[in-house]
Amino acid sequence: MNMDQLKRQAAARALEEVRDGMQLGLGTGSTAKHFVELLGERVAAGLKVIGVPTSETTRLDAERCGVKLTTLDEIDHLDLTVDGADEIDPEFNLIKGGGGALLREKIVAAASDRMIVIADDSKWVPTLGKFPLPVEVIPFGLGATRRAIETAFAECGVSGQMAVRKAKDGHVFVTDGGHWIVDAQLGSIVDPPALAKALSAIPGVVEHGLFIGLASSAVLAGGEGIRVIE
Ligand code: ABF
Repeated sequence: MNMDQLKRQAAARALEEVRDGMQLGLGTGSTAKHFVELLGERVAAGLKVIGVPTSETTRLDAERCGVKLTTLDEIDHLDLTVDGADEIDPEFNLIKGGGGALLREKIVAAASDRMIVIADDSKWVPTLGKFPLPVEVIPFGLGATRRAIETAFAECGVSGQMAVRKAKDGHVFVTDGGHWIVDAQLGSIVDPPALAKALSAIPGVVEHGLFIGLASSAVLAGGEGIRVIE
C-alpha cells in the first residue's frame, strides 16, 4: 500500500467518529483532503454535518465535495476537528504548519471539543523537532521578531537555522491571513510546552506550529494497519 492509500485509510477511520448533526473542523493537507472527500461521500448518502474549513484550499475542496460550511462567528463550538500533522509525539504535542495553514488550524482546533490527528505513521516521533518548526510572523519589523525568536530558542535550550518560507514560484510564501512564515530547523525540541509559551509571548509572532494540549487522539496508518492512540 502506498503512502496516499495509508493516508486515506487513516481518514476513513476518523470518519467512523462522525455522527449525524456534528459541527466539524476540517483540516488542511493531503491527509485531511482525503477526510473531506470521504465526508462528502457520506453527505451525499444523507449524513447531515456542517464544517468550518481551516484554509481556503479546504474551503474549495469541501464545496466541491458538497459539505455544507459555516464560520466560527455563526456557531459557538465544534464537536470534532480532524486534521493532519507534520509530527506527533507521545504526549500528543504536534508540529503543524508545513502546509502553511497553522493559524486557522489552531483557531479551529481550539474551538473544538475533540481533535483527531490523522497521519501516516512516519509522523509519529519520540521527540518533536526534526521537521522544521513553522512560526507565522508579521512582515513589519521581522528583524526584531527573528532576534526575539532566537532568544526564545536559547531560553528553551534549542537553536537552529531560520528561513523565511518561499512559495514554489520563488516569491515569499504568504499565508491565508496575509502573513509570512519563518521555518526553524531545531532538530530536537526538549520542552515543547515551554517553547510554545515563549514564542506566543513575542510581538510580531502571530502563531506557531506547536500544538500543545489540543489533540485528543491520533489515527496512524502504517504497513501493519491502523493504530488508534488515545
Ligand atoms: C496540515 O497539513 C498541516 O498542519 C500539516 O503541516 C500538513 C500535513 O500534511 P499532510 O497530511 O499532507 O502530510 O495538517
